[in-house]
Amino acid sequence: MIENTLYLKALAGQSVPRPPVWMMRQAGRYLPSYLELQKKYDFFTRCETPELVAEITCLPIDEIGPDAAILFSDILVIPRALGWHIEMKPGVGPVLDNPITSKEQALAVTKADALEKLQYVMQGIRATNERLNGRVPLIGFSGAPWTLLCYMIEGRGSKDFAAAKAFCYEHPEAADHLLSVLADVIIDYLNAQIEAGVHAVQVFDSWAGLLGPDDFNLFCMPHLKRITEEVKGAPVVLFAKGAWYALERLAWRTSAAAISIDWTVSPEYARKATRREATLQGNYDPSRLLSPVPVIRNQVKRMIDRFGKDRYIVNLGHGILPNIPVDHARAFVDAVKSYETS
Ligand code: 1CP
Repeated sequence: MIENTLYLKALAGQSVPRPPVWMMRQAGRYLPSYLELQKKYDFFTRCETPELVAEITCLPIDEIGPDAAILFSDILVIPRALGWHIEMKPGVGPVLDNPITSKEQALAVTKADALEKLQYVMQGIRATNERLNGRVPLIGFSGAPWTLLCYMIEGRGSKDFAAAKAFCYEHPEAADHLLSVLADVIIDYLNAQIEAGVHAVQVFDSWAGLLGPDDFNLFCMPHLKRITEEVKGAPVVLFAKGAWYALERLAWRTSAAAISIDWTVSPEYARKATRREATLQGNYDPSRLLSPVPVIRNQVKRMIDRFGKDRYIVNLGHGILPNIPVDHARAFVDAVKSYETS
């Protein structure tokens, strides 16, 4: 049994006294207690050790108090399970050995034994639920096919993922093969996470906004739709960052329980585009957490007033930044908890 059901109620479209709140990337980066663990263990050791996953996932629950926990892991565990060697370089981010450069390499990718290799995540989920002890629901997640393809071809983070885009335009069939295999793995992976005990899953298409509306229809939409249809047993939340133009499609042509939006979209536009019926999640500008605390409080109240308290999950428009003071993160969460409609 879960004690705090606000997040699950909002996903189910049920009325709540106040909206739930959690923050993307709440488990890492800015928390001093996390930075201590970062010094002791390398990144993928943190992801692969169930006790560390449980400990890190619970840090923000104990220190900040959001209404849901997100499993500590990374989207790049999938390319790793498909055989790529990845190093998380401090100050640089993920770097992949042998990124895909040819059509033949992309066509040779199969899902092989990826799910077996990812079993450590399921162990992490079980250990985390034991430690959470039903206080809040646990969110599982995966990268979306397009965003994972970006890293597998580019080999590292990038402002424009120009090599990944060029590859897709030059070899559309090979790109489609890779995206379809990734979708297969993601579906198996999210279903396994649900079986292991997560209460909802979120699909991060962090680089969707690099595509225009037509290319979004080619490279993102069919796979996101299939994922929402074939992942069973828990609500699926889609976050296609930057793809404001696709809000209506995501809300109405997929089986997503909620759509997460970034801060470039106004609450009024997002409500209108999703015909006022979808559950929306977002969209405070993460940099805005650098504002003085009274400003954060006022802006959060106004944001909830504009979205409405129901069918709404308060969140940031993207991951929390490493330089956010812990008090400011706490002020954001507390402002939601003390929300009153007056
Ligand atoms: O050692 C460290 O702490 C490195 C920083 C870090 C952390 C804390 C990385 C490297 N990943 C993570 C954890 C992580 N990643 C979580 C777990 C929960 C949490 O922190 O609360 C989640 C949900 C992610 C998801 C993720 N990883 C995304 C999607 C969300 C988003 O922010 O868009 C993406 C794009 C990644 C890739 C990634 N992992 C790490 C970095 C620095 C990056 C981005 C690199 C780039 O900019 O391209």
